[in-house]
Amino acid sequence: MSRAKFIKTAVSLKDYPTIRSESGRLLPEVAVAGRSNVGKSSLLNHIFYTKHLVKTSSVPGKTQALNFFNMEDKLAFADLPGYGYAKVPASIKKQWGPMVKTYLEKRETLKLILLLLDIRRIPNDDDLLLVDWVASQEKAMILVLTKVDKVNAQERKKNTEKILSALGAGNIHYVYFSTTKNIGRKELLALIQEAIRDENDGHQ
Ligand SMILES: Nc1nc2c(ncn2[C@@H]2O[C@H](COP(=O)(O)OP(=O)(O)O)[C@@H](O)[C@H]2O)c(=O)[nH]1
Ligand SMILES: [Mg+2]
Repeated sequence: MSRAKFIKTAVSLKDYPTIRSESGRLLPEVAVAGRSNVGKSSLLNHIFYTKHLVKTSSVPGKTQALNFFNMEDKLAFADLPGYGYAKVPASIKKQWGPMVKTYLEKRETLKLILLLLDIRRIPNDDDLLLVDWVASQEKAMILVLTKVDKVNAQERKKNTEKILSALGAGNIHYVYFSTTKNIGRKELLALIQEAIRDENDGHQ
């Protein structure tokens, strides 16, 4: 059974929720970022064991807000707005940068960013921009290569090499993920826990 709860939708900094455990502890937060349609909302539903708590949309790029969740009173999650969907009007596209950048710069409880990349695609300029922002904030990041059910083992390996080399990232943590084939859930949760533990250790 899932113990994840939806907390709030927010657009600006002043509306971000303070997410605490029942005992009053501020919960460390994990942000889920990536292009529209890469599988952000599906990933959250999958790790929460819910079907519809996080809205997956048939209209990619419609979500231009941050959505906050509390998982098991242990971790907070933020589903960030997606980017790069061609049919989104320019006025909405313009909101994305400041919205995500402000969140990355100002959210004090943010400990870790999950950057989702479709295993079938080479990272684009927006993906690279996000990687730069995360690096400049010195936040921890895990790459989640999504929809791995769509490729065979050989393509998986070849595409991973291409993606890592496009990011210029040698020692980055990554995990293969598929909601339809239930690949990667346990491994991702273990990596998240490890990253948050390291983050806490580093600040004592
Ligand atoms: N084959 C496959 N499809 C997926 C997977 N994850 C998500 N999808 C599909 O990809 C589309 C976009 O997913 P969504 O979670 O809404 O992406 P978001 O825009 O990043 O939040 C939906 O049609 C999902 O059903 C996966 O692991 N495998
Ligand atoms: Mg979504």
